[in-house]
Amino acid sequence: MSEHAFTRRSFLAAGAVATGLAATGGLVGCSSGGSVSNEATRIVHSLCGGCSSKCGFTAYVNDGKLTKQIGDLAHKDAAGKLCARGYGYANVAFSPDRLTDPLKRDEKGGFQKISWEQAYEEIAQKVADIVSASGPEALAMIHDPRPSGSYYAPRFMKALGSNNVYTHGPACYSSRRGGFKAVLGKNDWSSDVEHAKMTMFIGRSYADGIKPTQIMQLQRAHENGSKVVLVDPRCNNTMPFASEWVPIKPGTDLALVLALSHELVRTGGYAKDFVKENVEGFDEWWAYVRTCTPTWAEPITGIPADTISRLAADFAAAAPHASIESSWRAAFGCMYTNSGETGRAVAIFNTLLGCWNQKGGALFYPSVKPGSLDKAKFAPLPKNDAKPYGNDEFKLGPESNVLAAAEGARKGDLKGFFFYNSNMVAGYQNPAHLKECMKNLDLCVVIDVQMSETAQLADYVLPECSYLERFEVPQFIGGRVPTVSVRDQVLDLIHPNTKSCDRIFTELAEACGAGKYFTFTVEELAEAQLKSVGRSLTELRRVGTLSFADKEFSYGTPVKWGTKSGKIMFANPAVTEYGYSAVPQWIPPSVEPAEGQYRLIGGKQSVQSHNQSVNVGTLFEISREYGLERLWMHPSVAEKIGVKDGDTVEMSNDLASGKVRVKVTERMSPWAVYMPTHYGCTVKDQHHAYGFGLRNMDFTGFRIEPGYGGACNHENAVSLKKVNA
Ligand SMILES: Nc1nc2c(c(=O)[nH]1)N[C@H]1C(S)=C(S)[C@@H](COP(=O)(O)OP(=O)(O)OC[C@H]3O[C@@H](n4cnc5c(=O)[nH]c(N)nc54)[C@H](O)[C@@H]3O)O[C@H]1N2
Ligand SMILES: Nc1nc2c(c(=O)[nH]1)N[C@H]1C(S)=C(S)[C@@H](COP(=O)(O)OP(=O)(O)OC[C@H]3O[C@@H](n4cnc5c(=O)[nH]c(N)nc54)[C@H](O)[C@@H]3O)O[C@H]1N2
Ligand code: SF4
Ligand SMILES: [Mo]
Repeated sequence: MSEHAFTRRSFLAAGAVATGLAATGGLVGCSSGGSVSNEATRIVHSLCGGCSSKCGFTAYVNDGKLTKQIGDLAHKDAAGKLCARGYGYANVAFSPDRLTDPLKRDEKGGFQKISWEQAYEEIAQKVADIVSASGPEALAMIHDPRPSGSYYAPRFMKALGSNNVYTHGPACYSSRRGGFKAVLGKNDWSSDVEHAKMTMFIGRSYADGIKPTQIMQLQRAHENGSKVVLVDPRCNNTMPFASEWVPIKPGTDLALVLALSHELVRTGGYAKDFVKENVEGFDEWWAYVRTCTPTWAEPITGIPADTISRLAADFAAAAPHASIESSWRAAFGCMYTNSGETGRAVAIFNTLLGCWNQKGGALFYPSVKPGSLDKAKFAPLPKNDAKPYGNDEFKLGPESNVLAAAEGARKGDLKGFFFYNSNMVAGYQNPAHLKECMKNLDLCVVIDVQMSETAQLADYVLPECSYLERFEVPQFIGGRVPTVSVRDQVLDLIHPNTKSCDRIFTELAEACGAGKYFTFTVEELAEAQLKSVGRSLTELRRVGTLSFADKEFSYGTPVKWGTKSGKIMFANPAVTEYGYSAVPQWIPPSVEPAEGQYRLIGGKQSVQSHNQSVNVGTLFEISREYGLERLWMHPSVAEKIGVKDGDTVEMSNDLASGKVRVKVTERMSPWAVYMPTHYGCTVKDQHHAYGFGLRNMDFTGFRIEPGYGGACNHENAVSLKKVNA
């Protein structure tokens, strides 16, 4: 065992992961193991619904009850394991707070149960009214891509004649993907953490924002003696696997990456030949970056200059088996007005390492998509070249921008919103502002499994059955070996008046006169998609995941850069349209907390997913018992405010105020306070989650990052004072 091996001590230190897994062992209707060989056991392969990763698992069903879940070995993200949420979230199927019938808002602002027929008829009439008054482009769909949802929801909107289809992107990944695209003409990469000599994580925590395989890769990297550096204002739960925590002032990661780049070039430690062959704009870029010394970056980032020089030298020694991980949401996914530009700087840094598609570097994995389908059965959608509403303002982003759509509703340009599997109002930006935007709508339809902050504002709420009660279209997943997996129906319908999304959209389309685009069943669609890539549904259902071994990735594969010139762009004039300079330059965050104020940052916890999971009893109980809603602060901050661990503070600014207990810890830097992002639910019908903890979004003003369209959820400042609990 190497000195880096995962010891019992470090295992215990991986508290959040371990606690979560142990504590969710006992599920409603689920045993934590044991023999399942009795004849009544039915085995079904399906996909977890605990978060967007959709890990594959084998469900063991006895007497109509889910008795055991085991992560499927062949599934890319599960690799044999589910995470704590995956086990706990299964209880959503039995939640007493499930939506059981279609609901219509009444005059008093409450909801009345109605029949599906009435719901479809009235929604179709309102759609027709909007289309005749303002055209189909006044309609929009907001959805979180799920296997069936990502086919049916956009198809429904497009069948009505509108290209206004949006996702949660701006509250998750828009900025970094936009930044990567501006340099590489490509969206994303996967760091080869397991085989790397060095990986730097900037505001990304595999042990908090979980995909099971990523934690396994990190563990193997740790055992192999790989250098793993966490750049984070908070020592996150990935630390047991890491070599070093580098605390940084929030929102200043761009300055760090510029200074690391400076050092690589100054010392000659960069991939000169690769850069010469593949890069355009190097000289223009260097003319600026030569000024970005570690000494310059020290006061901005709070990281000592010699630490920055040392990290750059470590990178040079490890290259090309090294990279900055592509991250996901926090530091440069979408959080600051400089996030997109940070994404650009990171893509440039990895180019300097020459690590693209190299062992231990940053890899572009292949993927497989379904081929074309029989046009007689799957009628092609009407041709429509219209750009989604708001696109012109955010051309640097990777896709259409949901916050622009919300603004469109506020301005009265958009009149009808459909939400599928999305809680925009609580999760994408300041809820009070988003609520205002929604007031102007003539029609709002929400399809959910429970009442949400967004559903509370709807005219009609349509109940979907839970993920365990439905079959969905296959999920094609890119990876070292591309795969396809399927969510099969595990449980019989629990509430007879709920329906799966394929039925809801098909029937809604029929009611709206667009039924000719939905003349197939979900099984027929699945079969056709699989046939187009030489597979069958029977085969897939039997094993859960099938792979495309002939498409396997190999190291050294040349990358086709997606930029116009086919080169990696260190300078890109397209960004100047939005006020950025052609080469990424240092931009401070837009909001700077005044003396006595603090920036409020947030992040994931291993046992919760966004807003969707807190109301699930088993997961809620973990949060309550361990006080996971607490506000983290450094002892020096606690001293200034006059509080100790466990005391209560009032957090306030001109947007919101609320009480929360504090967790005083050296694992937080003194430059910010940290609060997990899952709490502060304001829906009374969510009996567990309601009123538990505070919601970060309430303390952050509405703002959209120019060009890239990120939600800027860390552009805020709060005041803190001690109060009685
Ligand atoms: N407060 C807060 N906001 C966040 C985040 C956070 O952690 N906290 N995270 C950010 C990130 S990274 C992302 S990706 C986005 C995610 O944003 P969303 O995709 O909107 O995720 P949730 O906020 O969990 O809301 C999902 C909604 O879908 C519903 N739902 C769950 N299962 C089903 C189902 O089977 N069918 C249907 N129809 N509905 C279902 C849930 O009840 C919930 O109301 O949020 C961003 N904003
Ligand atoms: N348990 C759990 N896992 C999930 C999800 C979930 O909801 N729950 N959701 C999935 C989804 S959709 C996503 S997008 C991913 C998100 O995965 P991540 O992006 O890893 O999620 P976060 O926890 O939001 O942020 C990671 C870290 O960034 C740090 N951070 C905050 N501000 C800054 C900053 O300015 N600079 C730096 N350097 N660090 C900063 C936080 O302290 C936190 O430790 O997780 C996925 N997996
Ligand atoms: S990461 Fe966890 S919650 Fe998300 S799909 Fe996988 S097992 Fe489920
Ligand atoms: Mo996300």
